[in-house]
Amino acid sequence: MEHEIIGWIYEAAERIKSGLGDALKVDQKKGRTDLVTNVDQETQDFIVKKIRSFDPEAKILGEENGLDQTPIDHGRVFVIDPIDGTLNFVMQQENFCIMLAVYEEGIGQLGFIYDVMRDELFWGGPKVGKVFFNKQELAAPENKMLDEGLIGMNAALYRKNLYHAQEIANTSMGIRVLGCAGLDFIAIIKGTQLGYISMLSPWDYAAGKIMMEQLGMVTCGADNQPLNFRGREFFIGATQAAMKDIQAVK
Ligand code: 2AM
Ligand code: CA
Repeated sequence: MEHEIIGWIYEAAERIKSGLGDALKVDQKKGRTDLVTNVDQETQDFIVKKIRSFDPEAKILGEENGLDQTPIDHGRVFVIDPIDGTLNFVMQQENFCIMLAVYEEGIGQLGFIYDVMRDELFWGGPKVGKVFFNKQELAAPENKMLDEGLIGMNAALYRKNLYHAQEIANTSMGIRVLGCAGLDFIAIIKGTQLGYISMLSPWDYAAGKIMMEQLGMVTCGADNQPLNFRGREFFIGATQAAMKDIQAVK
C-alpha cells in the first residue's frame, strides 16, 4: 500500500508544479487569510480517485469538497490534506506540503508528508515500523527538554497568549512560525524543532502524529486529552521531556 500512496503523492505534486505559472482561482473560506484554491480541490479529487480505485471500501476524510466530517474510528480511513499551507502556496509558491495518513480502526498506520518544492518525502508508521526521509531511515530525535530547543507555534496563539503560549516560548530557545503544519512536523521528525503548538484540524495533524509517535514523541489536545479528530482543536506535539515541561507551565 505504501508504494502506491507514494506514487499518488509524487504524481499529484507533478501536477501542482506543472501548473505553477497558471492563474489560480482563490476563494476565502472563513476570512481573507483562510484560503482555498482550485489546486487544493483538484489535488484532493485526484488523490480521492486513486484511493477509490485502490480500495473502494475505504473511507476518506479530506479538507476539501465536503469530505471533512468523516469519522476515523471504523474501517480503513485515508486522511488527506491536498495542500497544507495554502496561504504559503498562494503567496510564496513554496513552503507547502501534501499530507496523507492511513488509519485502521482508529489506529494510525502510515503517515506521509511531502514538501513539494524541496522534493522531500517523510513517511512511515507502525505498518512499516520505521520513518523514512526519502529512502533513508530516520533515527529518533534526542529527547530534549523545552529549554534545549526551538518550538513551532501558531502566530495567533502566541500573540493572544492562549494556553500559556508566551511562557512556553520564553522557556524554549525560541519560536518558529512556518505557516504550514507539515513543515513543523518535518522539523520535529528531523530533530531541528522539539515541538509544535497550534490550532489544528484532523488532516493537519493526522500524518505528523503517526510519525512523531513512531519516533517516540507524543501529541495531545487541550488539557492533556487525546486528540479527538473532530474539527479544529488545540494541539501540542513534542518530545516526551518537552511535553512534561509544557504541561507544567502555568
Ligand atoms: P491549511 O493551509 O491546510 O489550512 C498554519 O496556517 C497551519 O494551520 C497550516 O498548516 C494550515 O493548513 C493550518 N490552518 C490554517 N487555518 C486553519 C483553520 N482555520 N483550521 C485548521 N487549520 C488551519
Ligand atoms: Ca489544506
